[in-house]
Amino acid sequence: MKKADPGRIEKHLKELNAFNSTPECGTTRVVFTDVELKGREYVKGIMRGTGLAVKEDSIGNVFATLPGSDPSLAPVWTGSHIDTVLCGGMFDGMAGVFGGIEALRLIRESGIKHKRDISAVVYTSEEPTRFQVSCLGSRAMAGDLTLEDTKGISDKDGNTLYDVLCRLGYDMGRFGEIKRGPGSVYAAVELHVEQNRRLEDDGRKIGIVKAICAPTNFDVIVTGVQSHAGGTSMEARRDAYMAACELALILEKLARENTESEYTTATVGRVKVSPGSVNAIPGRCEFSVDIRDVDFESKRKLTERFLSECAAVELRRGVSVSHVMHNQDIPLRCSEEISGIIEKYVKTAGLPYEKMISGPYHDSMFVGRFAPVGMIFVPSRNGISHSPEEWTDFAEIAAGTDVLAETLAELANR
Ligand code: HGY
Ligand code: MN
Ligand code: MN
Ligand code: MN
Repeated sequence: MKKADPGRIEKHLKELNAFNSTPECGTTRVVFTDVELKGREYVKGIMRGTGLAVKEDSIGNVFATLPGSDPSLAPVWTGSHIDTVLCGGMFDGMAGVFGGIEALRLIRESGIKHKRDISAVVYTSEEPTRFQVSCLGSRAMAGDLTLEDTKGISDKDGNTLYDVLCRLGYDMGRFGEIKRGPGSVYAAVELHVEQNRRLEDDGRKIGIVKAICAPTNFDVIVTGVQSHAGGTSMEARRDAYMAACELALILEKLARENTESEYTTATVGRVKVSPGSVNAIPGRCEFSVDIRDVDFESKRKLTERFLSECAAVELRRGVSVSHVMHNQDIPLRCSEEISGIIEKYVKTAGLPYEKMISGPYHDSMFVGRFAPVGMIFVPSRNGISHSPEEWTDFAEIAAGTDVLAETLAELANR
């Protein structure tokens, strides 16, 4: 098998990064915005230039396929996403998209014969940035996002996902074809940056993912009494923001002290305080909650405990606390068989590696609902991601791509 070209991967990543709505602040490419649509066209151009047949489904998942000798067999997939968080990096998702395309190029140019089709996939909207729900493309593939659901999901300007897809010309009459049944895909392997610092700290170059944590996402709305910052005594106030702060610290404590599983996180990433005057006690505070866990039961219990604490703070502080649940997703165990194949090629390449849990979720978490999946991590400098400081060396992505190509070729001949 030929070896991946770091220079080509660097060129593609940097050229895609030009499609960015915040060049002064990392990378922002929000799904179905002008820059993301242009980014999609750029990636499809690279796919076609690699000799791959390109197709798209009714939610915009893009498939670039290297045909196998027996198209009747279930295909092998690789792939990731090109949409980002606000002011994010240029590697989260994109490393796996271009690593996947490069892996298919290596297989084709090495003349490797393979029975099964191999597709490089760009999954639509892995990030919740626009529609507050993550992994829209792969969630629809898993059957967890129906055509009806698309009419109930909207962005901050009130555009529903359904309206946006219709305006872009996607055929909603074929939305039902997105869903994949068990066995419809033989195996899927995603290359991704680690987004944590384990590999770097341990001096390793490859992570083989054992399990993928899943998120529970909801918004908490605290309603107190807006009043004068000076005229209202400390005893008389119903401060929505202070109640929210108490709840955020309770959430942090619950996650830090959780002993029910080996990996739990909880984050408050967005806070809206109103009215926002320096001399008025906030009457309303809305904040996001993002809880991750590798064990569904542990996450369910922690969520339950937190919501009961919300009720206690409500009574103690005389405010009202409500929440809007977005998603309570199911963690995924990766296929040990696929991980074994990855490990074999990592050892052949002499790359230092370790097996690990992924705190971040990925499209593979939903693909794993209808196909066995494996994930290959490459190091994130200082463990930083979802930030302009996100960085992975192109040679490290190329090394992960070499392992990916060998793994895909073997799976495509199973
Ligand atoms: O948030 C996540 O875990 C993913 O990177 N979107
Ligand atoms: Mn991300
Ligand atoms: Mn990602
Ligand atoms: Mn005044």
